[in-house]
Amino acid sequence: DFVINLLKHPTFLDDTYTTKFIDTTPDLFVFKKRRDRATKILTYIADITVNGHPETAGRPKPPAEARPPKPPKLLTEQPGTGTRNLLEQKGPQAVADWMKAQKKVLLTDTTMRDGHQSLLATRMRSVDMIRVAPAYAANLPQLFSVECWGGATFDVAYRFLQECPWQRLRDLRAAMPNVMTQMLLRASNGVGYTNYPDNVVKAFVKQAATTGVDVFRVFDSLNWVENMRVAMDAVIEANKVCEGTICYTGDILDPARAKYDLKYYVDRAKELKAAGAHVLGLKDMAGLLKPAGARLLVKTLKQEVGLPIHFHTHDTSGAGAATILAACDAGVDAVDAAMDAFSGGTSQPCLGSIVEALRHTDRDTGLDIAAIRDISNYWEAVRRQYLAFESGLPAPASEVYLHEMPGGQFTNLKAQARSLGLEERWPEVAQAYADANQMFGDIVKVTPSSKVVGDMALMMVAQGLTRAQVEDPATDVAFPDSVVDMMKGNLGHPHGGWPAGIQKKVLKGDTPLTDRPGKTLPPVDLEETRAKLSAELNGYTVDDEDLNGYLMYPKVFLDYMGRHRLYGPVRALPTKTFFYGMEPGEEITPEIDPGKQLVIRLQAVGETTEDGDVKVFFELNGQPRVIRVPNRA
Ligand code: BTN
Ligand code: 3PY
Ligand code: ZN
Repeated sequence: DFVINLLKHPTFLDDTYTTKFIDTTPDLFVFKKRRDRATKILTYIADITVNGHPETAGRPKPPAEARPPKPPKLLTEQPGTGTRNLLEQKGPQAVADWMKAQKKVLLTDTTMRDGHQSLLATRMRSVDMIRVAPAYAANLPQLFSVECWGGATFDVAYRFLQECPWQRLRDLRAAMPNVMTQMLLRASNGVGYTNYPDNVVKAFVKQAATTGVDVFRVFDSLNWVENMRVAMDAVIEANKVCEGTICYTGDILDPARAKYDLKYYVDRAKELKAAGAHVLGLKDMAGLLKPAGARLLVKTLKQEVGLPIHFHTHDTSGAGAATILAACDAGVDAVDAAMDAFSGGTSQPCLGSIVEALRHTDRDTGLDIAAIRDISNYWEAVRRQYLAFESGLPAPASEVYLHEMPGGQFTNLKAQARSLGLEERWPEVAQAYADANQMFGDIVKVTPSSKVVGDMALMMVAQGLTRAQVEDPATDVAFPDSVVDMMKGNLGHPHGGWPAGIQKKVLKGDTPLTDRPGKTLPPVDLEETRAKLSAELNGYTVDDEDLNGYLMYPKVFLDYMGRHRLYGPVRALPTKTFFYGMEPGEEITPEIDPGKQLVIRLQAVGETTEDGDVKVFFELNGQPRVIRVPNRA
């Protein structure tokens, strides 16, 4: 037997908008004995079985009779030729040329990234993706790309799912050799919430390309192209598809929102083209672009810029499909959609319905609707397992045109409001969000700038402050740290600059940065960092993926490594086991390495002993094993 000394931290509310649950995970462990991986996994299962998973406590539980997800049959042994083959053989410019030459609308499936990021607080685990990936390769090789990496998925994998995001990417890449993978990259903010030194951004892009990303959708949270060059150059250097992206906000049809008019977007698009973008991304993260606006914007960008256009939207308003179809009429080259079971609401519009809407028109996608249904049936069963994380918008919400919150932030901010006791006052939060946006000069709101506006809005409602009071030099306001950081210029600069009054008040006399943050951030000594990290991890060999993970999220990475030492490769567990443990008599067969399967059977859970431990009785590959875990309930 071994003793685990768990040093409990006080619970804390996570500070990123992508997370909404209280993390009660202890991050300090003391070992008496090194244990093999099977014992570690049994310890995890025993602990969850006895104590429950901190993230699913008090949340709805999937019904016992919920069908287990079963991936669809492969329609062919040998996956057909897809976009990845073209990229490998002819390079990214050939991909862009090919896009423009297509009559059909090309589709990106976002289920494995934005779909679950927007509907399930980013909690989808790798196994659920990897199991269906061969079906994408075999049955839907005509997809433009599968968005499956980046955005919030990177840190959530380490932080909440206890798995390595790089391994997810490697496995997906291997399972879908013919279809391009796609990631969302926040330019100089990497997959984090603030600017990183240039050499960290470059190293990250290089590693992502090496491990398996083909299409990089690069955006800046203030649409400041100057701040996107380092990331874009690194993508181009890696010979991958650089999708230079403008984020859409406001309403191009509304003369009262003239800051973001047609010319604004055309200018940004031309800057992105000049910066070397192969494809122009049009990212409507809140789902604000209306059908008539899409018709005008897409047509004009096609004419004036000449790059192929890839359109992304969210269905928060319920009118997302109408906008996509209008964009298709106007000649958009590629669009994003989520598989039916992961579509709608704050996620993307429904992929199968868009395919059907375009069928027998000159923009027919050519995708196999039966194959889509089969894959969506799999996703439906997967989604049920994550019932605890449903953050559901029960109906379409035209309120999105008021607050302009990105799809991924909407439900999260709602949960944050709930935890502050403000849920009943949600309409005030929505209004405060709109007010905070205007106070900051009407900015683009997307990670990380959207988080800053959200922090400000919650503070205003919690403290009963109006915009006028916040702006009044005579009223004392303790601004959130994220607001101070943004006003200092650490996220870069918005079109038209920051309003002088609010910036002055927030900075209290501090001088803001006027240049690109990356210009003054000193480069990180990568090899020195690797050596220090290795020493901190008792000589563990830190590979390039680990190093890049650590550079993005030092503490999150170290906590992950600490738990990994204790619990082993829990990524291999079925999702039900990961979140709820096992029932007596249940058997699972997790594959902890390719070809290395464990047969785990839970026999019984004992009584709690006087010292507060519980003995959990297993059979591991037919041999009895007893694991003691503390009863912390
Ligand atoms: C996570 O951080 O959510 C994933 C790791 C799980 C932590 C385990 S769950 C059982 C045990 N009880 C806790 O409070 N933490 C560990
Ligand atoms: C992200 O940055 O994670 C986003 O999804 C922004 O829309
Ligand atoms: Zn999105």
